[in-house]
Amino acid sequence: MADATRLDALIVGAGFAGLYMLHKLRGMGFAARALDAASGVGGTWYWNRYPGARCDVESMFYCYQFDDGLSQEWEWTERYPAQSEILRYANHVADRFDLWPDIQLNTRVASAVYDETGAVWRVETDTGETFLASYCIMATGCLSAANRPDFEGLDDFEGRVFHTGHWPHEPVDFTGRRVGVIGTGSSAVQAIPEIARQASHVTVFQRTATYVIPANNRPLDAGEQRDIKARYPELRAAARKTFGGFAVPTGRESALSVSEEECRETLGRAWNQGGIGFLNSYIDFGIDEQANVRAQAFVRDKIREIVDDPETAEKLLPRHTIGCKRLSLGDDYYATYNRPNVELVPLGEEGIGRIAVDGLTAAGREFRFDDLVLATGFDAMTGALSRIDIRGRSGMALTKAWEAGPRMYLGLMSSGFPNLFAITGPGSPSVLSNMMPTIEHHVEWIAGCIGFLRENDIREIEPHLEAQESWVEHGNEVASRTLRYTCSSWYLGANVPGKPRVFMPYIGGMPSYMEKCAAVAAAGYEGFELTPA
Ligand code: NA7
Repeated sequence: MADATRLDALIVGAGFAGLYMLHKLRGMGFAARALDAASGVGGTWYWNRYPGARCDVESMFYCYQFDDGLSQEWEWTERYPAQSEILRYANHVADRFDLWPDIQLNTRVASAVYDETGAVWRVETDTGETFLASYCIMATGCLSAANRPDFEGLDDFEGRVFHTGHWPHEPVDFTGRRVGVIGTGSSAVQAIPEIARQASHVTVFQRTATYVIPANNRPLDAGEQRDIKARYPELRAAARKTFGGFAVPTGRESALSVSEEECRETLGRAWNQGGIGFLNSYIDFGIDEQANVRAQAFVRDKIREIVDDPETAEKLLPRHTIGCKRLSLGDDYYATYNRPNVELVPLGEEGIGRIAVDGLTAAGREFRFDDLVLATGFDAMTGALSRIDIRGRSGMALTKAWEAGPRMYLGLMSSGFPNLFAITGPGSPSVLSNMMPTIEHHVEWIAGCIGFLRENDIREIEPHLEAQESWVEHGNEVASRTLRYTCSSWYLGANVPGKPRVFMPYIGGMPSYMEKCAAVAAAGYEGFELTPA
């Protein structure tokens, strides 16, 4: 067996979290390396290459803030960045900060086992290599482990099968082909219009109808871009004060404090403007069911307006609380159902039936197609971690410790797993916030913490169980007061059979969360056990 490679810090993942973590730790003089199973950097944007893949956060704010030169030199071309542009940006960052020598691609981490005697993580890869690192940092992403449901007969299907989250690198041509699509979440909302433009026929299998708000994507004007760049400090500071760290205007009134007509007018303006700010038009769409009903009704009316066939429109009407599942953005999703080559099939209670060599059975009918697209999402937030054999003190498996749902203090560390950090882990705002500044916040906190450990000659850091449990409890309590708690979303793990139903991201808002993290650090890492060397 080859010798183990000794590092100060091993980073799992070379997406945006891994790249910045690597840059930060190297700058502090630590020996660090980022491993990634992919053959390129970019994380989720490396894998999600399905037609139409695009971020739902605006380009000018879906980027790093830590380096002003980088902020000023990079030119975005559209209001929302396409996957290919985000991937170019990730590569540019790796070039600009000369990160490549410490990035190891095509290497999947299989296990990470803590050696209590040496206070070291022993990390093994599928390439047969072993790394020993004082700190192990999971930069594994929240939406990176694909959810591939165990459909009966899937392996018998003789056509091509694609998962949106693992799309091939070479372009996929659907010209003249019959395509079946399972799922109607954000990925499907972006992919279906593109596929329908090529394919001879598309059958969409819908388990839950989706609320789709126009993205209103457009080219970015050079003057507008210059203006935003000139005002970055002020705009970014203002964004940091908002709930999700998004630079979108937020209403201050209750939707119920205005007449129904005024509410509709405001929503109409937000609809025309496009973007996730739609639900920020009023302050209580996320917490008051009656207010929420107004926004639901508005979108349902829009669907009826856009979709020509009333029966199809009816099938497309979502019935759940709006914003409970993540809102989807798309410019021509509903209109795509006006095409003669697109059919919508709502799935009954029994869901997808047996998959055959040339199609599937669902809703009591048989469907035939050449290609099958699984737009079935991700084992969100915990999937990437549970697919690695992580073992902490006394050989305790992380999957065992998290049997009843993930348990982390501040979404950063878990009791029993010393010196193991997660970037945007469960229990942090993560997917409810703008991921880029959220990632930067975590990276900077972790780097500060590791620097503190070095300066103070501390061998181990690990959350106290009580601090962790009270944080988890607080997270559940805050979540239970919101409407996000009320439907079967991936935030709750409800999309993966057998996964415990726990609301995983922290929903108390970025400002109070960042304050808490800063206070914990300022108090000498309050709530953590620090073991001297
Ligand atoms: P999502 O949003 O989780 O969507 C997955 C879709 O697949 C959704 O419509 C699911 O229905 C459907 N699904 C999942 N499993 C099944 C089974 N077994 N049978 C039928 N239909 C199924 O994933 P996306 O990739 O679209 O988007 C993920 C995030 O990426 C998104 O929120 C943005 O943040 C970016 P369900 O709604 O669960 O009934």
